[in-house]
Amino acid sequence: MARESKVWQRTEPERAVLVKLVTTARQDGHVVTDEEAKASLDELAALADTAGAVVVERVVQRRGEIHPATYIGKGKVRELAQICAMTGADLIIFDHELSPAQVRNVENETQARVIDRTELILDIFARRARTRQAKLQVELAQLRYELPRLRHLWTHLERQRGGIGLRGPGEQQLEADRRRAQQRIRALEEELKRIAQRKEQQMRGRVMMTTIALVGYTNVGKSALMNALTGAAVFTENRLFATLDATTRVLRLPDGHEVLLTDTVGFIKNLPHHLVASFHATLEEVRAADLLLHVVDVTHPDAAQQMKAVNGVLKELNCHEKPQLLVLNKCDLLPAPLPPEEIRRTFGEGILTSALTGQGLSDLRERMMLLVRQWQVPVEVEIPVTDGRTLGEIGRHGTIVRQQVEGDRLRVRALLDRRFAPRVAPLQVAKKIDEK
Ligand SMILES: Nc1nc2c(ncn2[C@@H]2O[C@H](COP(=O)(O)OP(=O)(O)OP(=O)(O)O)[C@@H](O)[C@H]2O)c(=O)[nH]1
Ligand SMILES: [Mg+2]
Repeated sequence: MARESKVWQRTEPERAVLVKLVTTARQDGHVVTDEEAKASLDELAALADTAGAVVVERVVQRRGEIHPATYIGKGKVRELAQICAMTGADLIIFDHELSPAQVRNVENETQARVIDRTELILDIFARRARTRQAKLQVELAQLRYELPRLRHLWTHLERQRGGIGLRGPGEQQLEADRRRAQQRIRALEEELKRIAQRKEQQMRGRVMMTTIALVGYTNVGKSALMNALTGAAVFTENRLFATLDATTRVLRLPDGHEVLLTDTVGFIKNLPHHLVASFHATLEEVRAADLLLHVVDVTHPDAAQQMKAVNGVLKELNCHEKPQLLVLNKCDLLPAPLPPEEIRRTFGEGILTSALTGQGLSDLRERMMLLVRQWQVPVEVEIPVTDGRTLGEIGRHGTIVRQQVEGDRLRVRALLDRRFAPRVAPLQVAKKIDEK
């Protein structure tokens, strides 16, 4: 069972200070600009809001490099302590991944709880998980995040106590904690494997249909598009990570060919790799897809960066070479229509849509139809004229090109979903037709 979210346990919202360090001595030569730092903090603020915290202050420090003991400089930590005292903030959220020692040192100085971006995201996932699979995946990610940190916590205590012997109580406690965590990790992995196997069997059942997956940064409108295109009722919200599970629905293309559309978890930059690893089963839906609809929020100031982050995760999932269709969503919010050349310059070739007003959706359906056609197989079959059921199935799994009655037989030329075509092989009169 997933542990309770730490941020949400209280009835009063936590008051949070956000902290970002901009290091000026970067080896790769790229120094973070003020705009980039702001965009990153805006996203951290949205994450904090999603977790139920109220952001009372933002602190940015420019510094040559990370301070090993406190991440930000010592003087900045003292300033943080004053800000916390003045604003009544009880939570400090760093836009970075901190070591346990850094967390402890800043906590001691400020008397506020310190968490990092990864913990915040894990927390939101824990809160948002609805299905058993999602809950187990989040718990696994949390444990994998915590396990290497256990050692450091105890090592610190040992030192404080003046070096008790190697097999002292701290060391024994550490061993016990680690064993318990490792056992739980193994149990979770096994249970998740069982769930994945069950799902794979279900997926094999629908292997007769082409699958299209919605992918994209969190909050771009994937679920809203899913609902608008298929009439599904997936939960949408103007907060991050509204969706953690995969939902699949039938989508009817303009020529009647039915394909499957899958909506799943959104991505974020620097997605904690524990999460990617733990959400493998959910992301399997993306890996199994024939076509990806990469949804972008065109109105987001960081849209181009978000696209890059999504492509990064797709690469991690080994899906970067799958055919992609770019969907530029929320176009109803644009102050003025974007000239096509500007769109192409910023995003590449894409279709402007609005899940809210329905603008561009028929274009999108049309483009999906054309893309799906490239995987259709030409067949010519013969069925009894009375066999309306088979004719209907052929119509749903592709495009009927020509029908011809010959006595009590019906000859049907069709372009069929390559996954479905083998099903009608016994009815086939000619292996292939030449023209489409
Ligand atoms: N104005 C406008 N709002 C939209 C549009 N599409 C989605 N939204 C809103 O944007 C917010 C996020 O939409 P979702 O569909 O939940 O986004 P998502 O990509 O599924 O997000 P996650 O599940 O969190 O990854 C919601 O408040 C939607 O109502 C659109 O085309 N126009
Ligand atoms: Mg969603």
